[in-house]
Amino acid sequence: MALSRRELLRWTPGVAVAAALAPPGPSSARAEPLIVRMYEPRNLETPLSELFTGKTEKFFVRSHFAVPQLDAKTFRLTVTGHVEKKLELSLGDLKAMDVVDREILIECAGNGRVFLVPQVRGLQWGHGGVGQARWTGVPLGAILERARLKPGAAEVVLIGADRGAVADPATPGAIPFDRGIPLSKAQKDETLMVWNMNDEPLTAAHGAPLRAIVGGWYGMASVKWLTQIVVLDRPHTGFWQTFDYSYWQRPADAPPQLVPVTAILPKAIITQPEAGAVLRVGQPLVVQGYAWAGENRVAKVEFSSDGGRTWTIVKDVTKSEPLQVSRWSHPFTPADPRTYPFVVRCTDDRGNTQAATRDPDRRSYMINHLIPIEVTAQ
Ligand SMILES: Nc1nc2c(c(=O)[nH]1)N[C@H]1C(S)=C(S)[C@@H](COP(=O)(O)O)O[C@H]1N2
Ligand SMILES: [Mo]
Repeated sequence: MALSRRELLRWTPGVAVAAALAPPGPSSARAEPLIVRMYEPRNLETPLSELFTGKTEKFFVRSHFAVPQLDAKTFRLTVTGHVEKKLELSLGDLKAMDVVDREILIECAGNGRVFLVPQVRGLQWGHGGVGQARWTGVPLGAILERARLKPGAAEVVLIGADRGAVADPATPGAIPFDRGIPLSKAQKDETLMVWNMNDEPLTAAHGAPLRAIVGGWYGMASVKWLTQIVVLDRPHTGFWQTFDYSYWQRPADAPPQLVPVTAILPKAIITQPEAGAVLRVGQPLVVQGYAWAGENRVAKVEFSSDGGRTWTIVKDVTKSEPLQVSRWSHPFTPADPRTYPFVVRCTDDRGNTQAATRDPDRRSYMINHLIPIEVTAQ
């Protein structure tokens, strides 16, 4: 039998009672470790309670191969291909350029995969394959300026030092992790080559000593352990943007075609309460969470307590900037003893919103359809 509050007060020292009765929330939440989604190579998910805390050790990790060992002292970044002047840059050379700091969110293209029905292959991320950090480095555009692009340059391939063979579909033996970025995106000021994360040198797991951050795009473009840049005069058609990280488009005038995954789609998530929480009838609650919209701003967050039949606009949303997360909160008081399907939805400043149902043409990526959570009031 559960003790009443009065009984607890009678039998327990005051301090302990205060802790036991404290409502769950960010201030009282215990530090939770990252969730292991794969042991080797290490793939780690951020628990909901630790999302967007700005702590590097709580930032999700997504790696396809073992972490390569690179020495910051002997490290060189080479720039070759469709350029007038090949470059070989040390970390010191990069740090001597005009340095920028930016808060940028990255989300794995497979974030939310565990919610897909039927289940699909790939790491079964919940909502925690996303994070935001302060990154320090130089714009890729500045490096390309130094190398002087040849006329006709079209795509910049970022190549990591990690390598491995993929079995299905089979690669030609070991290949590096790489990703081509069209010149238009490569030259934007949100496309960076960075060495610091949250004002500390990158950790090995997050790409030390140098990685790319392609702001507004899903994480696969933000190549870690970056050692080579190759400029092409045509789109790159490597493994990681054809077989992997691609989805179906259906042009009106041609058969369906696979295109690379690029920009992050709008998404809102609920972090408090968590699915399965038990609420008190008549007791006011603050529902909380986050919203982001890739290259665009979050224009609107809406909340529904009936699984998406009716919606209320969330008034309390922190000011939105492109490439960054917003926090939102919304008051709600359960009126009846029953189950409430909570769901939240984000619309960006171009009018893109989250669909109610999953689009199977996205294969196992770009998961931003509505995902209700059930909470019970009693
Ligand atoms: N070299 C290299 N870069 C990589 C990857 C990788 O496996 N190898 N994974 C990519 C993917 S899919 C994501 S989501 C992000 C994750 O970055 P993080 O581990 O710092 O969170 O790194 C990207 N960059
Ligand atoms: Mo990813």
